[in-house]
Amino acid sequence: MINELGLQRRGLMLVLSSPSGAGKTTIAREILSRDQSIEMSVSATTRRKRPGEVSGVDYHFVKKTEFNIMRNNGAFLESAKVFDHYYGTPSEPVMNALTNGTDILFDIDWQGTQQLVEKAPDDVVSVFILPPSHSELERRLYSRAQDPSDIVAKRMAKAAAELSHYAEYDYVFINNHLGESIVNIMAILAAERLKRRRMIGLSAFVKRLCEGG
Ligand SMILES: Nc1nc2c(ncn2[C@@H]2O[C@H](COP(=O)(O)OP(=O)(O)O)[C@@H](O)[C@H]2O)c(=O)[nH]1
Ligand SMILES: [Mg+2]
Repeated sequence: MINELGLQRRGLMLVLSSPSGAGKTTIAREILSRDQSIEMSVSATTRRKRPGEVSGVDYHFVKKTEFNIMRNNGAFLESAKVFDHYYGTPSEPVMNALTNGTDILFDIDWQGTQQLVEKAPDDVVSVFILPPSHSELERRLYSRAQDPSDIVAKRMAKAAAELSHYAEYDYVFINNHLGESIVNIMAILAAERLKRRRMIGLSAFVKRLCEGG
């Protein structure tokens, strides 16, 4: 979308990663409710739908055969096995959004982030969210009544593995108070939107400033 000044901004990919229970999903929902220019990337997954989740909104819930067909057809921008299930980001909606100047928000793990960075280093803005403490992480995982305790224990064990990738991210912050985290993430988004390289038509605009017309 070209604005009245003849400028267009390429969309960016805002990637959020964290161990399960650090509050990433809550933060993602808050961003979407506050900002109309960013959309959530809806992943495909082979895991089962949890109570309260909506197909096509939280995830595209697919069978493993369907997932494999999509992956073999190159339908995913990235895909990975996380815990015991497969997850993938459908490519087409993301590509369309970026060229239209719409930003996309991703809730994906470190494996997916690495793949996105490899494919589109200039478009990815990666943020790693840390829980405030080990005990708080544990508490948050257990407060999710939906998860059987064996899965919670497994996730707790996997948290350390996800945490070990924090240094691969552009931004890192601790999710201690939700309000503060939202301020942080909106600041990152505002600054990243102003990156010179995302602005299409800028040199022509400046030329007109200098030469008139
Ligand atoms: N690589 C990758 N990871 C994903 C994708 N979708 C979700 N994930 C990650 O998979 C993990 C498990 O997500 P989920 O099954 O929703 O359970 P959660 O831990 O309660 O959020 C989280 O770390 C997500 O960020 C995806 O499309 N690609
Ligand atoms: Mg989540």
